[in-house]
Amino acid sequence: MVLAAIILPFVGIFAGLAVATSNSQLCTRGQSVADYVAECKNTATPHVFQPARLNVSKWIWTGENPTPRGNNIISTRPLRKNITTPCSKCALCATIVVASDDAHTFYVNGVRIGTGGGFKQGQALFTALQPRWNLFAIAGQNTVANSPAGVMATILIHYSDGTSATFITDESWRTLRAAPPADFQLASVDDSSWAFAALQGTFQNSGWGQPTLPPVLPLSGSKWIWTSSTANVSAAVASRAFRKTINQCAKVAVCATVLIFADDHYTLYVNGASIGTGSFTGLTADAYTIPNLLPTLNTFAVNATNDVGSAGLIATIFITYLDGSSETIVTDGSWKATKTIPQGFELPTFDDSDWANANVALISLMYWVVVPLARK
Ligand SMILES: [Ca+2]
Ligand SMILES: [Ca+2]
Repeated sequence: MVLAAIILPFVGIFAGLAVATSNSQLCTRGQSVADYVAECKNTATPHVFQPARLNVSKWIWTGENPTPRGNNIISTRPLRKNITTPCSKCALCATIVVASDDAHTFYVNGVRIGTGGGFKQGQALFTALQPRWNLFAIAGQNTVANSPAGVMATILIHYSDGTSATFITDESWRTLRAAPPADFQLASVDDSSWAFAALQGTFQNSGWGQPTLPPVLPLSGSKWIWTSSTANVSAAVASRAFRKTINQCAKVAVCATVLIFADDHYTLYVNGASIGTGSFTGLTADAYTIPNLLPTLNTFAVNATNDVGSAGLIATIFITYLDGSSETIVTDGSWKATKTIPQGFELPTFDDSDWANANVALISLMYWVVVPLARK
């Protein structure tokens, strides 16, 4: 099944000790937040990706022009909101969608997690959080003289008990009618004397129109892989096993977002647990939230099956770390692959050292369809 291309654009650090193993350098289990914050005992389980919906959010700015969505000077303005975790819960990570007129830089707990712009489509961001409170800060930019200015964001916070809650930009955010002070994104800056943000419009009712949700993650940097380099043309009707081990000794992994698609179908495992299955039908990639990563060592494994014709597996994995950093893992020649499905191949303890590296399709396959945030 070769189809025409459809490319949609789209706190602390705990170092583990390194120990030598037969196939790679692995570090011992790092300390997770649950080890020192009782509420953070993580009972959240992986689930189908839940979008942060912009349609409940509001456009905000400083109110320098008292007319909502009135013209503003070329300027950069700070916008901040400290969100306290309910006392019985522990914040794990967040999915954020943000749109702006004209541009934004988004910080969480002082760490810059993304830069973007535009009011026609939101930008998807992912971040790990602190257990008890989190400071969200945006530097909004109006880059066109005498033009409307605004920022709109929705923050979906995932808690360790498996629940989630939605927060939006609204009149409770703090702002200044001045350029952001030095280190405005840091919690050490006191914003209690700042003004409250001024409403510029709602998602449903503003002169900006309604921003669309972006794809969950891009697949454009990911390779189609299989166990032969000509699988994009034809491949045996069979199942193949794939593995990717992420071992970050110096950082604590918290959550992952996974976008995955296979020709013809797959079962995804994370750290030995079955997360979900999907098939070629509908040409739609599947997205999952994995809220229970292990601190230092995480194993992603896929059983992929070809039913007819070409075969391929493609995925993007976005991992967020406790220190605010993140990492994008794509399917490529570093994944391990084998032409059998060995018993227990999905388990972290499985030794894949004698597996070959996956073959990357010589000619990039065909179709790919990304799940928009709105779809799942
Ligand atoms: Ca503008
Ligand atoms: Ca096929």
